[in-house]
Amino acid sequence: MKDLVDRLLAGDAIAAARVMSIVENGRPEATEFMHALFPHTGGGYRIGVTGPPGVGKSTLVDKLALKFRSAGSKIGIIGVDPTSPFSGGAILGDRIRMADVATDPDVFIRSMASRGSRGGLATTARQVADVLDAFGKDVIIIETVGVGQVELDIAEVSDTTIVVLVPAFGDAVQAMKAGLMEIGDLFVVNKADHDGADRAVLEIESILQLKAETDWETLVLCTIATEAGGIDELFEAIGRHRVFLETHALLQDRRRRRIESEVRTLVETRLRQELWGPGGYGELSSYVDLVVDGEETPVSAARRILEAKGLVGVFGGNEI
Ligand SMILES: Nc1nc2c(ncn2[C@@H]2O[C@H](COP(=O)(O)OP(=O)(O)OP(=O)(O)O)[C@@H](O)[C@H]2O)c(=O)[nH]1
Ligand SMILES: [Mg+2]
Repeated sequence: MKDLVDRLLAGDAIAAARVMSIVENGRPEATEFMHALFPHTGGGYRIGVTGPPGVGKSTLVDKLALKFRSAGSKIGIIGVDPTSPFSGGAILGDRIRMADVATDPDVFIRSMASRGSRGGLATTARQVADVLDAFGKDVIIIETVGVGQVELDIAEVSDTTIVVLVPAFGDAVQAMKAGLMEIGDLFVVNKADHDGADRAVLEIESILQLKAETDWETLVLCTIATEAGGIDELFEAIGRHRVFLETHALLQDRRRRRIESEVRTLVETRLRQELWGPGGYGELSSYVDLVVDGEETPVSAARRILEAKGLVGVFGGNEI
């Protein structure tokens, strides 16, 4: 393990990919790797890019990554697709859509799917982002596909969250219903070469008025990702949001929240293994039999299980 960690820290991409596979597949040694890598994290700025399918997120990420590269940053890109059963280093489509940066050695692209991520896709994405951070990436861009909880959870992983929409009538209303309005620090109307981009911007801005007021005034920008149109402005807006977070001490706040969520996940995962790990469900089943036979209630059965694990103090006192 130490060898793999040392190689990763020295910039070996093959070692980094192997560690990411271990983390993604939830292998038991993953926690040891996370432990070893943690002291080397904290330097990577995390940008979440989210929005409905097909709005041009990958194209936008490609152009944005190119822009960050020209500013000298090393980039990690994580493509999260909860609808795909395939995982591992190379979802071909992402590589094609990120053609501008796919062959750059200072850009590391990782595609993740639902397979194997037992702790939840957002948790796994956070850990993979940590690996990329330790690997020395200055900027880590996380793209999520689809509308749903994973997309919302991913905002917890990011320092700046960008919601991408297209100029389709009612799109902004749908996005609001899906909870996207709450999580976006920046909004992008991509495919601004299509009709209705200006109207979409107004629609989003009027919905944003309903949002609780914060010090950060959410920006709405137009892009034409295929032509890199509006990318300079987006790059600049990300920089402004970053400065805002830094000057209001919110960057440390977000990092703290991520750590809290990491610790909580680790404890809960470990407890779940402890309770229902190998043989655990058999044990559960024998307690369920006792309840069915009228010898225990669900509450007393639960208490006896906890008691057997030495965890009784955490459940309902001792009165049951
Ligand atoms: N006209 C136009 N087409 C665009 C623009 N940006 C992206 N596209 C096209 O939209 C299609 C989808 O782009 P992607 O970048 O794959 O979109 P995505 O949001 O990553 O898609 P998923 O990851 O599948 O949700 C591709 O055919 C792009 O070439 C744009 O600004 N204008
Ligand atoms: Mg995509």
